[in-house]
Order: sequence, then C-alpha cells, then structure tokens
Amino acid sequence: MADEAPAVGIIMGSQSDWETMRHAAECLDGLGIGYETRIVSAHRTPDRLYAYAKRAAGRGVKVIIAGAGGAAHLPGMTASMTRLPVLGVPVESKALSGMDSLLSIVQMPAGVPVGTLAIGKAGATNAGLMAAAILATHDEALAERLDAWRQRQTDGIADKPE
Ligand code: RP5
Repeated sequence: MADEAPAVGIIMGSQSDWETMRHAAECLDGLGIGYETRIVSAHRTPDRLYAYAKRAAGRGVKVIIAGAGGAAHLPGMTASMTRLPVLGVPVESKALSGMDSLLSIVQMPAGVPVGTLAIGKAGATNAGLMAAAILATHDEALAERLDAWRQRQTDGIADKPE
C-alpha cells in the first residue's frame, strides 16, 4: 500500500497544540509504537479532516489521538467519520483554561463515542498510554513493554518525601 500508516494517528487542531500533544508522541516513542502526526483543523481545514478521518482505517491506522482547544470539534468530528477508537485530548485554552475544550470533547451524543482524557499534558500522556493499552490487547510483546513501563513507574515512587 503506497500510503500505509503506522498504528497511531496523532492529529491536532493547530501547531500551537503540539506543545501538549508531543507528550502523547513521547509516550508512544517510549513504548516503541509507530505513529504519524498531522495538523488537522475541524474549522480551518475541514476538507483535510474529512480526508484524514475517512481514509485512516483503510491506511492501517488502529487508534486516533485527537487534541484540540477551545471550541474543540476535532475529536468528535473525526469520530463521526471513522469506526476507529478516537481518544480526545482537551488542550488548555488561554481564555477558559481548557474547560471549553473539555466540555466540547466529552459531551458527545450517544452513538458516536470519543474517549476523553484530562486537560493538557496529563491527558496527552494518558492518551498515549490508552492507545498502547488498546493495541496491547492484540500484541503480546507490546503488552510486556507496557507492563514493564508501569512497573518502572511504580518502582520510581519513593516511600517518603525528601
Ligand atoms: C483550536 O484552536 C486549536 O486546537 C487550538 O487549540 C486553538 C487555538 O489555535 P491557534 O489560534 O493557536 O492556531 O482550533
């Protein structure tokens, strides 16, 4: 296939979202999961959104992580055009600290799900981990890497504060 895709598509509404969404990418890097990154705006590049969402499954993408801020329609619109699991990351906005992003993403109508994560860096990181968990259900080697990642996290927590 000429346009074969990696397992995860990380899409975001603006270049300004990358500062948040790079944490999802770094998480996937650490777990050895392939991904692609695209700026796809629901409002500024609607045709790009349509093309990406419609073609993702056929290209081999397995999970989409979509981050956006403000009137954050990207995750929901993407989910409306693909059967792939879509993980939504509310990017922290200047005006409303990401509450607008969160509510825009989380309040989907029944029938079109978006798995919504926390606002900002924690949400982006957890979207990467959630994508890994989904992929690990059918990839034993990845499941072992994810278990090891969790164990390292546990081992890194001190018993007492210093
Ligand atoms: C949204 O508007 C983007 O997802 C971004 O979070 C927000 C602001 O975009 P810029 O004005 O920084 O490009 O579409």
